[in-house]
Amino acid sequence: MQITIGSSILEIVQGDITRQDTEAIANAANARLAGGGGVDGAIHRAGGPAIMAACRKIGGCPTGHAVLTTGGNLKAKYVIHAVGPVYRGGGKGEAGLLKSAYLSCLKIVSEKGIKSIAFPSISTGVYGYPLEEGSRIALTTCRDYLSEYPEIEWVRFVLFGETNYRAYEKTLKALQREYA
Ligand code: AR6
Repeated sequence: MQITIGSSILEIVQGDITRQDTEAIANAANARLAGGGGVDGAIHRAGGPAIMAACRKIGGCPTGHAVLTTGGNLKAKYVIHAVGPVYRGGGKGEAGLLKSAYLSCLKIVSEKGIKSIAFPSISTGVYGYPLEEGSRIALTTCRDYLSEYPEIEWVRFVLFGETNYRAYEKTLKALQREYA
């Protein structure tokens, strides 16, 4: 499913982010940029050691921020490693930090003149952020950014599995109604 924001596209698909042909893909990383399981593990496995070498050089990234590395062997030229919050009940600034993680990626995309990016659902796996609220923050942050920065042509969320896809679909449909 996709919606248009001006001349840009905000899209959700079910699939594997490591196979995307967007110019950049985002990673759901940890603050040490140390690699791990989930989508982080999948990206490092598929992209090869050049990505970890670049992460080691950078050294780390605070929660709510993002850093850019090569895409190594991936189709995507760049990986933007975003660090979302660990969910601790919702009273520890998690919503703001999750929004900031997406925004940091989008700012890097703008600065680099990148035209297309694919995101995973940051923080809603091991970090425990509730999926429905996480999807709302993810999609509204991107929608608002695209309406301000039309030079980004394509933002795609790549959701792993049916449950994740359905949650994002429900949110995107609600946004579409608001937008219409
Ligand atoms: N493509 C797209 N999405 C994926 C893929 C894939 N190949 N694999 C998993 N997902 P998570 P987090 C989904 O746990 O919650 C790591 O160890 C997954 O189903 O990867 O931000 C890091 O090093 C879920 O919907 O990230 C950190 O320590 C989403 O990606 C920590 O986990 C995010 O789940 C970050 O936790």
